[in-house]
Amino acid sequence: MKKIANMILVAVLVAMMTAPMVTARVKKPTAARGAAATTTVKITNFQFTPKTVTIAAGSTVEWVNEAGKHMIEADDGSFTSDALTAGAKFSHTFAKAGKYPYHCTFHGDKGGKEMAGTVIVK
Ligand SMILES: [Cu+2]
Repeated sequence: MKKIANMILVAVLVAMMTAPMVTARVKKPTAARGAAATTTVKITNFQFTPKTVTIAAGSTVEWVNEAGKHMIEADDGSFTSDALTAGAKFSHTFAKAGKYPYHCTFHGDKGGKEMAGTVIVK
C-alpha cells in the first residue's frame, strides 16, 4: 500500500511541476500568431510608413489613413481599396509568398513612384 501511495505522490508532484510548462507551451503559439497576423502601415503626409513591410504568408496588412484622401492599389491589380478618407482603414491578406508593390492611385504610380510602398511576403 505504501508503494502505491508513493507512486500517487510522485505522479501528483510531476503533474504540478509540468503544469506551468504545459500552460506556457499552449500560450506561446497564440501570441506568436497574433504578432504575425496583422501589420499596420500608416498613411500620413503623402507617404506609407513603413514604406516596405515584410510579413509571413497568410498574414494581413492593415493600412490606416491618418490624413488626406488616398487609395491603395497593387501595381499588378491584385488588390485595390476604396478611396480612403482620414480615419479609414483597408486590409488585405496575403496568402502567397512574393513581392507586392503598391501605390496610391491619386499620389503615386506603378514602379514605386511618389506615394508607393511594397509588401514582401515570405
Ligand atoms: Cu495618396
